[in-house]
Amino acid sequence: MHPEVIKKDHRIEIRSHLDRTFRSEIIKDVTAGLNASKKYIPSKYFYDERGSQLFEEICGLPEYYPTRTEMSILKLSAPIIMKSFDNGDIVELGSGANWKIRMLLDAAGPSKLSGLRYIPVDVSETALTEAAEELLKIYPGLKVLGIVADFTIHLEDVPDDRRKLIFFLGSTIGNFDEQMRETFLKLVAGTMTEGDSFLVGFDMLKPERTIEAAYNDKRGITSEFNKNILRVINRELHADFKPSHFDHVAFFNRDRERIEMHLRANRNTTVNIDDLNLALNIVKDETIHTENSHKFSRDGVRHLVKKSGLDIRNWYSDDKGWFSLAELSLA
Ligand code: AVJ
Repeated sequence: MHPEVIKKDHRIEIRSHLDRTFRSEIIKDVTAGLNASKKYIPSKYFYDERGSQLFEEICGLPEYYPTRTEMSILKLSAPIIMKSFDNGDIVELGSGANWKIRMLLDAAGPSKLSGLRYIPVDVSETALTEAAEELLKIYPGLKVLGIVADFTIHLEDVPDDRRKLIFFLGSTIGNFDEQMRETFLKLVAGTMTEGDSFLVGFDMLKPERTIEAAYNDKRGITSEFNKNILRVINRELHADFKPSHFDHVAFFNRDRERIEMHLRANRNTTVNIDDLNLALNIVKDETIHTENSHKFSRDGVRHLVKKSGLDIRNWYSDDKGWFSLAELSLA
């Protein structure tokens, strides 16, 4: 519905659907989260320009195994995935930087480019625009339609008049709770037709210390990333969180099979959130829960996929089984 067209020429178009809802969403989400007895802020608010940059930096950290493991799997599976796909749209949900699509386009080869359109969907307009423009230079003939949107609410704004390959990588699905994972897969399934495929990345269960190290890097980039959510709230809602009054906390919750990230107050601190008319007293050691990152078993994925009306057509994994790409189709 009536997106704002940010850029348009014969090879690239960027549309933003965000303005329509962003403000009312963040007001609703932060009001609910900070008034709750256990405070939380939804993890999607990490990703402003700086947050997206910090996340890219995390992806290159020695402790953060998911990205390089997923890339190694993608490198081997891309030729198989692209083999029969020579005409249609490649939709990437939560696209961020552009190196994953590059693996697919490289595997497709130059002769297929003119039949393909890449549709990245991301909340960060700058990250999306920069990544898209760079792609056009590397892949002549490719067309790009960038959609600045929250893919959990704007899926219907993604065109679906052509055959498509959707991908949702990086185990972003792990940020959702169980109910939301099923709801979201069903939603995507609803946009698919026979012959479409949906590639989903899952970070798998593995020794706890490996997982915990990935979210407690030595250089403290994950800590900066975590605290960036406070800067986003400060800017968007005219608040005065002092990031230095909070410590980064990340641990594996065994019962729920997920990494939890929190910000823990290191002193008593007060926060005014002008746009919400809210003044908060946060006591020392009180926490704000900022992210869950679930880790999966193969059975867990099977179960989820089945409940969502989809089938696992192919399963790609690394030798250690640390990360998996599931290629899904309609059941
Ligand atoms: C982008 C959601 C997959 O959960 O590992 C990285 C985000 N958080 N370090 C993840 C993240 C802390 C990442 N996802």
